Amino acid sequence: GAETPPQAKSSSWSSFLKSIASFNGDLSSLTAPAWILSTTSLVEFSSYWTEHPSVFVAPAAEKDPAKRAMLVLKWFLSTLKQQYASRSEKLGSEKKPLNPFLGELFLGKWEDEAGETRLVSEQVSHHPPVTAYCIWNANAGVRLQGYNAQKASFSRTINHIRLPNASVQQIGHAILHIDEYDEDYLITLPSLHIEGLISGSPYVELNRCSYIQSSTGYTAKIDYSGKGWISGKSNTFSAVLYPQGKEKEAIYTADGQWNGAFVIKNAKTKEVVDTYDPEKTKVTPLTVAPIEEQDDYESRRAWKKVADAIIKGDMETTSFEKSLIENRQRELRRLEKEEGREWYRRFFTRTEKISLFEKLAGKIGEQINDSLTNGVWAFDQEKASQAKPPFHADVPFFKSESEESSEVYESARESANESS
Ligand code: CLR
Repeated sequence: GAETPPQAKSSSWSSFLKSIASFNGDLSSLTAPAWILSTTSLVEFSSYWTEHPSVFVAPAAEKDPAKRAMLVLKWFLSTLKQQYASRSEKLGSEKKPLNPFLGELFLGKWEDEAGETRLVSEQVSHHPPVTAYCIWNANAGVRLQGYNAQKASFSRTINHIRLPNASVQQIGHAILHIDEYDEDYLITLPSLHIEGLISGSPYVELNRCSYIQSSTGYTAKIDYSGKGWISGKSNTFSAVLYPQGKEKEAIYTADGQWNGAFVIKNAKTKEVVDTYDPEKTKVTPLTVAPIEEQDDYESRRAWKKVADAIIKGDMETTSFEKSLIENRQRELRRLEKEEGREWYRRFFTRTEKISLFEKLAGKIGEQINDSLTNGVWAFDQEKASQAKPPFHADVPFFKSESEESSEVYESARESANESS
């Protein structure tokens, strides 16, 4: 066991734990102590899907449909470390990400031997918070689309005592499309919980299971068992790939640690057919435009002042700059309401066409719940081809103090005073 970090003993952490124990609602509403605040917005998390572009595009080059489904499973498993363990590995603990505002964008690309893989991530809803993304490699003809929200319940009652315990259910899904075979893979998102809260070094553990269902009739089921009951290692998973409906007739199995290495075997012969080791797989860093060249609505530019203040540990400036963004957003929503229009999403559209999802989801007993994600969101080719920076030249992100309605600035100052 790791030592208890000194911050865990602080009074701000114990009052944070108390607020968690009595919490039931929106994640973004939690007020956390400075050292647990991340400078990264949740809209950036979409990039975790493609840390290894060659693993992402590999299925497109495989002619055999069962092997292709296995390679999709391999790619999915390879993303879990980045999605769920990278922050605690890099920063020493999980942190509370910045809560994206409506219209926030995160754009980038990966360039390597797989060619160019592009990322568009957009905050399509604020209440509830929903992020939509599209990641594609035109060379290989592979495209991943998805959107997600989180529903959190932050406490557990044992003998009438409420304990801080964070369980997070993910709402939404991802669909991988391979042009060459015109096939689709529906990916469900695992639910998770936060461990290590009491000791002050929170980290993510995955719960139960998730699925990948292909339009070619293969199902992959991934079971997450936390502290593996066989191996005793944490972050253990065990996956099987089988012809849909025939779980007993597995074709491939995959076993290992989702934050480490794993092995894929032929289920009948037990022969090893593929392996994956994050230590041995090259990571391609995402290229993002320098902040000076970014649009006002691009995440890192928009949050720059907040992020700088967090790094300095300056809580007063952090809450001032944060409130400025929030108040300005409120102002925009008020204007939209007055004028009877909705915020224009640059890359995504609320869609009625969910037949593909339903067709695949039915096979694994999944349901779509659009009320929890403010609609069902799809990448809009037409919008995307028209979207050229500056994306929101008509809607300035910040106005100068003199141009802004005075309330925006005044109430930001008030919240900054409260925090100090
Ligand atoms: C977002 C979508 C990604 C996968 C993912 C990984 C980690 C999750 C995150 C999602 C949502 C926000 C999250 C985070 C872990 C901790 C954080 C649940 C699902 C919460 C808001 C932080 C709470 C504060 C504690 C650190 C004290 O594809």
